[in-house]
Amino acid sequence: MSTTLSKFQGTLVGAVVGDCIGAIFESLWAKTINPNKVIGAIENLETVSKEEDNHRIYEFTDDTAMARSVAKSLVINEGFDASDMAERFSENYFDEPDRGYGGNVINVFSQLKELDYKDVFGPAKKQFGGSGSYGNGGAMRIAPAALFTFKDDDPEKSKDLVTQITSITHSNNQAILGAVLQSYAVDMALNSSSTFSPDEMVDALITLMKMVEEEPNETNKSSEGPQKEDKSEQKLKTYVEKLELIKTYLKQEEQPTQLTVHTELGADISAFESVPAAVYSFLRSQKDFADLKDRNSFEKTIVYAISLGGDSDTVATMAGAIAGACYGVESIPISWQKCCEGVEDAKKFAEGLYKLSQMS
Ligand code: F2R
Ligand code: MG
Ligand code: MG
Ligand code: MG
Repeated sequence: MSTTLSKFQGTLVGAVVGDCIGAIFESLWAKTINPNKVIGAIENLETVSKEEDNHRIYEFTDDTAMARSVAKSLVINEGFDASDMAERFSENYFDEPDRGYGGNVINVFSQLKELDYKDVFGPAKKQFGGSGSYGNGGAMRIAPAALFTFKDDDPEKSKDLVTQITSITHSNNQAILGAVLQSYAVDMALNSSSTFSPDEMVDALITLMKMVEEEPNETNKSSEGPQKEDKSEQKLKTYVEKLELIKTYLKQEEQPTQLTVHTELGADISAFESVPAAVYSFLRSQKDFADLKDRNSFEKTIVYAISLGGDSDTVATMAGAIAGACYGVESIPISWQKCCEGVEDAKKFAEGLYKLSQMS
């Protein structure tokens, strides 16, 4: 298998296993989760996968459901078709409403359907009194877009596609910028070797996000409404500031505790307080992890992301996409792949996106 195909499959399979395994803990909504508990769940999964006739399938949630729609729509249309993607989001929700969708995004699906997918960006703009959702539902599904724009090597083009895909459901600037950061992180991981420098990668992300956050464009105007609750309560105000904090973590001899990271970077349902945690979970995979001596860097990323607690399926799906993009599909244990629903489809979508990337 070519390295690029392995990385494309790693991205989408990594996202699926992060979602499926993270979802086991999402309902706890705990502040942090003992890594031994996460490892226990994974060992259980590995045991189950050996019993050929008795696979307990770990089901995917809304994160994967929506990522599948993004991937399918891009592949079938060989590009972005807003109406088609909106219809896929919405119809998938009505087919399987129990995948654990966000509390308010489901109103967007209803309105999109009522409007027959004609005013594709209208319903999202009306959410939360016009400020739009700042949830992480845009970032959690964006990995296929990073694969689609990979061949262009053009951050501006990639940002535009991510903005459009996210804006179907999330018009708040924090949600859009979070999706842009997640997509840049996947792109960088696709371009990196497994022995990349976390310091250099965080610097490169800071450079890119500085440009995006300073841009006076339509997207930034939409942030005039309320952001994540009262901004005065948030110590850090921009994604660049969060990345600067990650940079200081990485420079420390001992990495901060999960509780510190949960408190300072966040691990909740908003994009601003979950995408940086996913990026850090990946970057941290190059560092020691006392509880995980015998696991590879992909496995470390997933266990660490889940151990941050909070929105564990979503932090793990985003971290899993970045880690899979870097380390390739071979880094994802077969036993995990066997137990998680949607892995085979993820491989096919990745193949479709890979074929598109090879076309001139
Ligand atoms: N929905 C879940 N998990 C349910 C568990 C929640 C928790 N245990 C609880 O008890 O409440 N997971 C899935 O949802 C997340 C993605 O959500 P998405 O797609 O962004 O949805 P939505 O509805 O747009 O936003 C989510 C919530 O965020 C708050 N919110 C967003 N924007 C707001 C704003 N401008 N003002 C005020 N609140 C805002 C609302 O509470 C929304 O319901 C992923 O975790 C996925 O796994
Ligand atoms: Mg979910
Ligand atoms: Mg590139
Ligand atoms: Mg979630």
